Amino acid sequence: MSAGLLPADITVVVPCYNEAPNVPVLVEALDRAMIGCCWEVVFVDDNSPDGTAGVVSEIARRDARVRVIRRVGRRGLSTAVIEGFLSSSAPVLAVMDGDLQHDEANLVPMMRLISAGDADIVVASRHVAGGTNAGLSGSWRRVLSDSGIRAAQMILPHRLTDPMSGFFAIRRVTFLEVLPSLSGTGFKILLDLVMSSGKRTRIVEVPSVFRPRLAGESKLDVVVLLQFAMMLADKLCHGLLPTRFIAFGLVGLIGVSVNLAVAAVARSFGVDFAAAQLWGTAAAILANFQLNNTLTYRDRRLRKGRLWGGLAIFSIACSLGAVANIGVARMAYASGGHWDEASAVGAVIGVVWNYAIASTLVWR
Ligand SMILES: Nc1nc2c(ncn2[C@@H]2O[C@H](COP(=O)(O)OP(=O)(O)O)[C@@H](O)[C@H]2O)c(=O)[nH]1
Ligand SMILES: [Mg+2]
Repeated sequence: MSAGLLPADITVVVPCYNEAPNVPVLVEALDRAMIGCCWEVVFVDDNSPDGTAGVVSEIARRDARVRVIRRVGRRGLSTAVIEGFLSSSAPVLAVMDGDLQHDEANLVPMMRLISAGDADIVVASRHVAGGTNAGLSGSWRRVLSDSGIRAAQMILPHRLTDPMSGFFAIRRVTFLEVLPSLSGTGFKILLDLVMSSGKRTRIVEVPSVFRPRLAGESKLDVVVLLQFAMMLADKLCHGLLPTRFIAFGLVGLIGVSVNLAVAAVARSFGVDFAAAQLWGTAAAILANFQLNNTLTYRDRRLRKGRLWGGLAIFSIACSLGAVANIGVARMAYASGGHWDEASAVGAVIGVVWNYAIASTLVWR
């Protein structure tokens, strides 16, 4: 064992949340697979309640190739990877899951492609000949994954079969070049890197077999798809609007559809127009609150007691926002505007108002 005396050729960053039982197995697997190169592994743990960071420290006391970064009061896969990368001085950086889904045997060949100057980013892909996503649990997850890939392919500057892969290696200087343009939101750091990288970045895919996760459960759900939409919107706005505001706006649009749908259903049951509108508005406020709590403000999520207080303030703010919205629209119309322009002005003021209250009073 090189015991950390020689500088590492590659740093493997492993973002983890509640992966304690998988940590020792992964370190042993790396030890077996990384023969002939100097490597280190950095576990970036968001203070998991299952004590993942403690398990890593325990191993790190015996093995200098193992490090842990513990982040307190923060969550997020992308930022965990970025911070892991930043903690390294190795020429090649890699990232893989902490649950043994990714085949560590790919790491050395991936590193070689970069060291030899044949690639700047090497992606382990489930979708080139020889790769498989058999490890994706359930057909729902597979549909989610496939639609994400298709959406990503439409806007990516590079042709990639698996832009949603969580297993890849990147040349350190390439990472440092794109670092200032990364959005850092959501789960898909590779997508973020590829979208921010120039046309000249050379990306190579190698086939990989994705295994089922060893222990614990996946943290991916439908929220991830929404975060993905947020990141795309952020990229399309070229970072001019804060991501949180974009998310808030997208959630607002979903709220409008809920409002229309519920009002339509209520009216089909013979409820009069004003009452149907009221039902629609109430449903939209509830849906928006729930979505903002799990998506837009995921990192500050309100739970239990604070949930009800938050909902109360949010509902009052939204109702005031609606009144202000109508007022502003009337004013804009009265001062000679067209109806559609006037209501657009009203809607924008309404969203900005709701966002200001949400960010300062509800999700502090
Ligand atoms: N540090 C950190 N790691 C996370 C977070 N969410 C997920 N992870 C880790 O990121 C990796 C990928 O997540 P996983 O749940 O396996 O996603 P899946 O493979 O797509 O089902 C795993 O090692 C997780 O433990 C997070 O919020 N913070
Ligand atoms: Mg996984």
